[in-house]
Amino acid sequence: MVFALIFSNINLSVGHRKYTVGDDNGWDLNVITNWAKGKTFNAGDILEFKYNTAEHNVVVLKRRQDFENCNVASGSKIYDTGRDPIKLKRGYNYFICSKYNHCGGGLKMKIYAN
Ligand SMILES: [Cu+2]
Repeated sequence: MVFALIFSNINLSVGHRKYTVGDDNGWDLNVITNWAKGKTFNAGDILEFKYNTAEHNVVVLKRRQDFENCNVASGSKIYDTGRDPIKLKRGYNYFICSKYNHCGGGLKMKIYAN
């Protein structure tokens, strides 16, 4: 029984990780800039975006240029439930809020996944 417990803990530690973006503050202005610093992400990890749906959404952009210009390209995937788990793909993953020019105000995040 003890061995089974230890073994299951080890399994958890080597699986894909799940992160809450912004920790307790969630996906919100002024808390995102430094959140990802010092963290290492892998393809398959889950980022959970938690936010007030009256204020924010999460748009996944495919191109760096759109990310830099806060441009919601047609066909972009938009999440708006306020509690969205999103799986990272290998390479750069670009996320913005497209409401109220929040992206221009800094609510955007670029994550590299190994
Ligand atoms: Cu917003």
